[in-house]
Amino acid sequence: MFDKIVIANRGEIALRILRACRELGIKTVAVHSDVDRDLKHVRLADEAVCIGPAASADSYLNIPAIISAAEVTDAEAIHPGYGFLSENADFSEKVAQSGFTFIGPSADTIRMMGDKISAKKAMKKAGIPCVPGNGNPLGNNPKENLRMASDIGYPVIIKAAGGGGGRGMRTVHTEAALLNSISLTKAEAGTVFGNSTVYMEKFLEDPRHIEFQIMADSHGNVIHLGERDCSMQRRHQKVIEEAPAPGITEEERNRMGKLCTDACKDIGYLGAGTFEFLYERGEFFFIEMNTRVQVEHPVTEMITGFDIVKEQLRIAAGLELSMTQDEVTFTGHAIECRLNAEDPTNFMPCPGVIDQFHMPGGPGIRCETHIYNGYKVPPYYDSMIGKLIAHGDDRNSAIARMKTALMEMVIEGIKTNIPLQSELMSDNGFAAGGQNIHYLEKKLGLS
Ligand code: MV4
Repeated sequence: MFDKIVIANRGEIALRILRACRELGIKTVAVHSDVDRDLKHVRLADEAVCIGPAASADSYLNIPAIISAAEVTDAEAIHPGYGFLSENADFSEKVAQSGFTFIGPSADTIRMMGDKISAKKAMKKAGIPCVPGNGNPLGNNPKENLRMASDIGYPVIIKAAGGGGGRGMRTVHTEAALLNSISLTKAEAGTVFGNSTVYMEKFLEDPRHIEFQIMADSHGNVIHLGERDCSMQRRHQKVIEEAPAPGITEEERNRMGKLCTDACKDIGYLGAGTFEFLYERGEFFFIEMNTRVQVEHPVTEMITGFDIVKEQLRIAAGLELSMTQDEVTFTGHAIECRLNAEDPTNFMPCPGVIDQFHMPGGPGIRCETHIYNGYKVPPYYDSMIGKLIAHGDDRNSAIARMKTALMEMVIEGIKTNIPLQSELMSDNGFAAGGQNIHYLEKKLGLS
């Protein structure tokens, strides 16, 4: 196991990584920006290095500064968390070239998954069902493009190869709009991603977002930890996640899980990974693969008892997976509510000082947050200040526990989305389960 690692992130995930390190006896180096000296994990870490000013571009995205911090503290590995440099292939490459271990997949794998065309190609080849559409870059022949769209059938969607997470895509409902939409998406993709390559898919109108968690070690072992439903989202920001996904049968879970683990073996995947699918009318269609630990990983941990972050560290250190697929079991149901420092009526970020914080508790409740009494939420980063996770024997008991925990939780001094989350826990549509990706935005539009 490693002796010491650098935690190249901030907030709740940095604290989560620090806790996993403590359990494994790994010393920690917190790297932080100027305004983040008072972060909880910075105070708890064995060492702390300031890597730059508040702006992410100069600190949490500053590759030389982070690698220098690893050098001066004599650390062996770097955990990137989520966001920031976690899916940056150049970072993975430079970390390795500098003689450190990147806690995640190789630069080649990250690069392959970062390009949505090569990701889809690799997954199709590995036997993963993909959204209809040949997945090739669109050429400049109008006739061919019109022909392709009519073969697929309208509506279609034009996506940028360099996009992902909802950026760089455009839906097309009619033949009349196709060619202009392709031109516009190409132009935007060129400016935003520096890559104007686009491709065409069938547009699925009311799918659910279901993703599978996998873990792969360096000895050729791969397991899946089942699926999560992340359909409750607003503007591509997930609001609530849960596991298992309502209505997904054991047969579907086993079949899709096996397809994902086989695909990981096929491409030589390493570490934690997530296969994102759109699920519509009983069918799964691959859209993207995430090569990092995800915000919503705790719901999977709660139903499997498996520690995903500890396992990431073990895998990076060259150890074998601590479980075989046969040893993975699923118990009960878990729901996660993301807690944001934002105005619940207009979703505007609300940074500021937290002058009262009381953490909820009780059976099945887990609170992942770095906030404390007197902590000042800075305005420079994502507004997520934590996550509340509730586990129960079944979905209804998880919802009941979440309602109580949200009522118990006190955060004063800043506005948060706790009122919205409370309302959603009592929403009839949410209670029914299995809503599609448009449900929340439609509900918010009405209420
Ligand atoms: C789609 C789609 C419908 N059809 N692709 C958005 C994020 C990116 N990961 C892919 N996205 C979508 N791709 C086809 N062929 C609808 C979405 C989509 C979406 C997907 C997952 C979660 C939320 C979403 C919200 C709007 C659109």
